[in-house]
Amino acid sequence: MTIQLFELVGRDDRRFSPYCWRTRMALEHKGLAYETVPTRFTDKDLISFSGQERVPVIRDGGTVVFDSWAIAEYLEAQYPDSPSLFGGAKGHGLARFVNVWTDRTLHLALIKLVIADILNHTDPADHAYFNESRTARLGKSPAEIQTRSETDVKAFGAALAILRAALDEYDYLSGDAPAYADYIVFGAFAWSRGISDYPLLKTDDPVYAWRARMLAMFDGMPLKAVGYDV
Ligand SMILES: N[C@@H](CCC(=O)N[C@@H](CS)C(=O)NCC(=O)O)C(=O)O
Repeated sequence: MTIQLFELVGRDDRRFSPYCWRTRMALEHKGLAYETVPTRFTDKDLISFSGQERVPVIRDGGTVVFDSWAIAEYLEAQYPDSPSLFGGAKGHGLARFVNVWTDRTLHLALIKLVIADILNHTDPADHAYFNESRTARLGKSPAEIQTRSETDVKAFGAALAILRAALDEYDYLSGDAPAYADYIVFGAFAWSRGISDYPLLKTDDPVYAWRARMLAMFDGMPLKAVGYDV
C-alpha cells in the first residue's frame, strides 16, 4: 500500500521542511512506496484529520502518525524487515541525541542565516502567515533576523565544527553507512538548499563532501528536488 506523506511546499514546488525531509529520506531508506501531498503552511484543512497543525504527517492505511521522530519510530516498528533506520536500541538512543541537538542547536543557528529567504520562497498564500507567525514567535521579523552578522555566522560555524569532527572518523554520522541520524542532519541542509542561495559550506569542507553523498542517495532524489546548488 502506498503511504501518503503530507509535506510542506513553497513557491515553485520547493520542499523546504527539514522535518519532512527526515521522513522522506526514512521512507526511501526503508524502500517503502509513498506519495507526497504538497501542503502549504495555510493548508491546515488538509491535515486536520491528524488532529494537529504541523507536517510531516503520514497516512499508512488506517494509521495516521505525525512528528518526524514518531514517524521514524513507527516505520522502524511497522517494517522491521526493511533496512533499519536506527540499527538497534543503542543506535536509537544516539539518533535521539542527534535529533535534539539538530532541533535545538543546528536549526537555531541556521534559521538566523536563511529565515528571510524562506519568506521569499513561500507560496504567495503563505507569505503573510509566515511573516506574522515567525515575527510573533521570534520577536523580530524575518528581514530583521537575517542580517548574517559575524556572531550568527560564527554560531553556525561552531555547529558545523561538531559535524566536521564526527565525519573525520566515519563517512556518515551513523558510521560506515547512512541511517536516520544522517537524515536528521541532512534535513537542515535540504531545507536551506530549497530556499537559499547562501553558501553554507566551502567545497573543501568534509561536511560538503558528506552532503554531496547524501544528495546523491536514492538515485539522486534529493538533488532532483528544486533548490539552489550552492
Ligand atoms: N517536531 C516536529 C516539528 C514539525 C514542524 O514544526 N513542522 C513545521 C514545518 S517545518 C510546520 O508544520 N509548521 C506549521 C506552521 O508553522 O504553521 C517534527 O519533528 O515533525
